[in-house]
Amino acid sequence: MSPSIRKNIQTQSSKEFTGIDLKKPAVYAAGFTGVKVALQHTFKEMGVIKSFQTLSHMNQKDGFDCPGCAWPDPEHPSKVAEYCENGAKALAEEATSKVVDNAFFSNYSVQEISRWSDYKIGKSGRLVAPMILKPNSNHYEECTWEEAFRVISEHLHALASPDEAIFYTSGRSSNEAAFLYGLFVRAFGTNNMPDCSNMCHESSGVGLSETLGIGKGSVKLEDFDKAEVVIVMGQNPGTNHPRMLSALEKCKRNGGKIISINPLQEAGLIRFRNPQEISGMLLNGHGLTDSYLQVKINQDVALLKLIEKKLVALDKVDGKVFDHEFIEKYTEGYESLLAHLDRHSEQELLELCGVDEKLIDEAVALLAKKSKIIICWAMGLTQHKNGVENIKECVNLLLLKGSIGKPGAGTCPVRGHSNVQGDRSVGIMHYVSEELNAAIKNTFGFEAPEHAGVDVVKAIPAMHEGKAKVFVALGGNFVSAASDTEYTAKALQNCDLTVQISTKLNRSHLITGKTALILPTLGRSDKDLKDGKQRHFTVENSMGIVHQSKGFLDPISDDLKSEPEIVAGIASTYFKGNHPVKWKLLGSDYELLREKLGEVISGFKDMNSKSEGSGYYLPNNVRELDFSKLPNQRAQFSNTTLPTHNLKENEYLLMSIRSHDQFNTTIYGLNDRYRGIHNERRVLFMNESDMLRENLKKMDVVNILSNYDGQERKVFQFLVIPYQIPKGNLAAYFPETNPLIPIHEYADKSNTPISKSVRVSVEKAG
Ligand SMILES: Nc1nc2c(c(=O)[nH]1)N[C@H]1C(S)=C(S)[C@@H](COP(=O)(O)OP(=O)(O)OC[C@H]3O[C@@H](n4cnc5c(=O)[nH]c(N)nc54)[C@H](O)[C@@H]3O)O[C@H]1N2
Ligand SMILES: Nc1nc2c(c(=O)[nH]1)N[C@H]1C(S)=C(S)[C@@H](COP(=O)(O)OP(=O)(O)OC[C@H]3O[C@@H](n4cnc5c(=O)[nH]c(N)nc54)[C@H](O)[C@@H]3O)O[C@H]1N2
Ligand SMILES: [Mo]
Repeated sequence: MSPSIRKNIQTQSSKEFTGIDLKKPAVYAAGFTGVKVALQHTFKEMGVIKSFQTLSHMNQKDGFDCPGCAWPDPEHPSKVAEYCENGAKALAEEATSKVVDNAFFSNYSVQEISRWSDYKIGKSGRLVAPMILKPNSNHYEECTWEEAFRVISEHLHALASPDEAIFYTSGRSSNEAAFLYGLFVRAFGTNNMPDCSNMCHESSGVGLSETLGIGKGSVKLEDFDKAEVVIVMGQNPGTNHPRMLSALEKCKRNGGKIISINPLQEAGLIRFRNPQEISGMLLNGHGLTDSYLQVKINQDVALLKLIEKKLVALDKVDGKVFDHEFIEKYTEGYESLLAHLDRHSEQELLELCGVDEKLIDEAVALLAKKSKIIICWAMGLTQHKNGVENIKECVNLLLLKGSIGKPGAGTCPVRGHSNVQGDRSVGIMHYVSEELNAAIKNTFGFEAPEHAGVDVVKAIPAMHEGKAKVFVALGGNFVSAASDTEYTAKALQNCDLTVQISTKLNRSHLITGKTALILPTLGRSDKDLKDGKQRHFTVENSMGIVHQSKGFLDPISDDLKSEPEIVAGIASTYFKGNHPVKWKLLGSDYELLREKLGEVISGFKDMNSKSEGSGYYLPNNVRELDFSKLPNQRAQFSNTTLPTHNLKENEYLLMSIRSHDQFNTTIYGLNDRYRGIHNERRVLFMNESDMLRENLKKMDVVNILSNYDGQERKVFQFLVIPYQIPKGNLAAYFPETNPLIPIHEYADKSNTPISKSVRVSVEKAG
């Protein structure tokens, strides 16, 4: 039960409108406006001189890795700073000079802060000292690090079983911090390690592992220079991975073609003005997409099957469309796939996907002739009930074309957080790896637990039901990022202790257990000093390159600790010296930590030297065409099924998406100029014919409802915006719509919440 004294805590952002200004959606991304907007953000938070000094260190060889997304840096970074609008915003957010200190918390109670919007909470400033919220208090108060570590240790010791604690990770942590954290959690005795990737690319990990034998993508950045076709599916790079647009532009310049598959016509995919090139700044930019297939939400499998069927027909004519040699030599399940494709007629698939057949035929004609194909994707494919099968259908297409394991071709799941891939590589996972456990035993001499732990959607019910009582988060904003906001909030409030290791204030600091701790940490751009000497750490980008990152800014407070130091503080206080691991030493000596990491995790050996400069590639079996871990040592074709939604007359599929003015739950601003929305986030994008059917006018105020298992979930006060979106489909922003996603609705096998296809209806707000 939540302590009675803390009543009326708001679990979601305030529902007030902020004064919308509607404009036409944009038809190109970035360009000079992008740079201007980026600089406005940094100037405001950091001042002009510090902005330029800091930005010039971002994504450069001796600099720091952008705290934004995980897109790789080019081998030879441009002289102009290698950053994008969103990287600059991410930096401004982290490098702000405002502080959330003891005075802030004496002024404002947790109730009061919880009534603010997420935007205002985030703008409060950097966390600068450890804070404790005691059971009968409404206000956080400063505490010492020793006290914080002692409180955690006492709570952990009081548990009946180590499985009563949950240890969440968000993808901004370094390899070093994540490795040490995973090591501590295993030493403590549980595998309860939910990770933000459970809500993100888990479907990619599962789908790719089962078909190609590795849960990561296979392409390198230079493959984009050589690709003949790049398919961008369920991904909005203009908003979320702007630097990827330069790679697409280069591909086009080399004669490549781009196919975009998305329910929305996203500005960045249509046209791109490269801010790092004079031509991009002055001219009209480069048209990017050659073939834009505006698929209905969650009908990608239908569309891909239709494309494959049409390719099969063409291949029957001359046998030159598919790479039969590759199929013969490296794959399994080809005949079965062909038979399976016969189950649906072209007409059925065409109606389901909702795309004009002429456009599909154009795309098919293009694919038929080419063999170097890359498929890029993100949340538009992973966050559905059939997320894993979406990925497998992409692999089918690539295998048919022999577009795997050769230059200019392959899989490219575009990762989200800047080190989400690295965190998983170094051991953040809830399942058991016997190989890892054996290596831990070898290097550190203790037995890691041999039973699986919980992921995100299993951790929340465990806390809700009182089976887990302590929640620790290495970064992130769990309450806002997870689905079923009200349910998740109760789950956290049921805990005895919640601990947040964070850089900035967020809602998860307000939705707490009986006791709560905030442990402030250094961010990506901060200098990490030890005895006057600067330490660096390492990250792994979306394409499997491990490289160094070194902060540039003086930390805003002397009381911040690095993430490895915090993990070591928790561990050494808990074990009080009775453990074979020298926690304190490992938490402060990163060279030693990396040495140990290299002993335990394959691919990370000698990383101290190898991660210098542009870093090094981790091994990738797909690039080597080595499928020895798979059945019969072959890459696997898959027979997927079409998703079903059983929508009633008045029901729609809602996708929860990002604006370019947010990074997940961090709201940088209230604009989405690419979609023509200014100064408002409470909007619902709707097809005009659906509006007509619902008797709704532009800017009418509606509530959105979901009804699964007889339980009604509702979010209030959204402005209806007529938009070019397929009939029967809706879009609104995450995290405002998270309360609609039931905790038990997630993808088969990967357990990723169905954030992109929620069955909803709409009612006029009273
Ligand atoms: N500025 C900014 N950058 C970010 C983030 C951020 O919040 N802000 N978040 C980071 C993180 S953690 C991640 S995971 C990535 C997310 O990157 P994206 O996956 O690009 O982000 P979303 O906004 O969730 O967009 C999903 C896209 O998929 C489309 N889509 C939705 N449903 C479907 C479908 O059924 N089929 C198809 N084909 N398309 C569909 C939507 O129209 C949208 O264009 O970005 C990372 N980078
Ligand atoms: N409905 C819906 N829900 C979604 C999604 C969706 O598309 N739709 N997307 C999902 C996806 S893809 C993801 S990845 C998750 C994101 O889930 P999370 O990773 O949990 O959320 P973030 O908003 O990225 O976390 C932001 C917080 O991280 C902290 N932070 C920032 N930098 C650092 C750092 O360097 N160290 C530490 N320790 N803390 C730091 C700050 O305090 C900040 O407030 O959300 C998921 N939820
Ligand atoms: Mo993500």
